[in-house]
Amino acid sequence: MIARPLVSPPQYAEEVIRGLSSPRKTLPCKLFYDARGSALFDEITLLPEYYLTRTELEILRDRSPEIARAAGSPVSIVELGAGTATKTGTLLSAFARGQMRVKYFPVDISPAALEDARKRIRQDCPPVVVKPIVADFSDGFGFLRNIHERKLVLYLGSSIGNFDWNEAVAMLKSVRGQLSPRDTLLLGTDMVKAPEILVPAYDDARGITPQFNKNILVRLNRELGADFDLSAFRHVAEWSPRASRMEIYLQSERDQTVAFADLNLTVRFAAGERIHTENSYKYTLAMIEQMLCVSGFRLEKTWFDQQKWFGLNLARV
Ligand code: AVJ
Repeated sequence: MIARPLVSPPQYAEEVIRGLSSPRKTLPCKLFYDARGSALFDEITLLPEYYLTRTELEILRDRSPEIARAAGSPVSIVELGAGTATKTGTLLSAFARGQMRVKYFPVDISPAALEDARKRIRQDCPPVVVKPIVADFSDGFGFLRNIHERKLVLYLGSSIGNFDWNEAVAMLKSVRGQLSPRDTLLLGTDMVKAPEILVPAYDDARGITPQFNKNILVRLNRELGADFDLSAFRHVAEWSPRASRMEIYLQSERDQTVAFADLNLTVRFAAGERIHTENSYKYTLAMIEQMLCVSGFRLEKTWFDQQKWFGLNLARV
């Protein structure tokens, strides 16, 4: 017997029990992002197949002066899920170059990431005042109320794509509810494209994405006392044209049982049975317009890269 620390199970235990007890097994994709998962995601963003980050950054580089003009000055830039703010520097520099007065409020659940963000911006754009906000979006967007200047809200990386349609609309509506007439939203969206491009982006040759996906099992082994055999699960990435999304699964390679020592739970898997771990929605311009419109925004302008693989959408309330 290995002694395990006697701590109460983490917040997310209920969701894990529910997800793995359901006839179609699921796990919430937010569980990817522990320290190792966040490091693996950073590695993903550098993969040749994972065009999203690189392409969005290219648009930001080319279009930052236009974006800055559209947002106006002075402005407070609020970035939802800012992480370490690697992409935002480009935009902030454009504001600074245009002699525009700008404050930057990176919002994230990770205080460590926010500290990195603050240092990075102080290095790269010293005129910009940085005010980090530690917040979890499940508690709403009330923190936006405390920022009184005109706001530009950033939601980059196509993170919106992890939400189903109704969840995305609910999230956008709740952001919208905290904004005033002159405020703007800049939303990053990955566009629908050929499966030959999409699938490798989520199933790379080096196998980093499979590690990222399986890290969820590593985490459940460590934090919930589970005994997942990592070699008995396979990473699967599929394009669903019907749902307009990439679907990510962990597929059981054989009949097996997994026990959760901390939860009084055992889960049976049939050979070939899957755990659905993530959706990543891909959009058409019509979908983006519709999604923003029903959420109380008006799409003003979309900037694309040359191949129209990724979009940066500027919307007004
Ligand atoms: C962080 C949600 C934008 O969906 O492309 C990358 C996460 N999952 N590879 C995405 C992810 C697998 C990523 N987002």
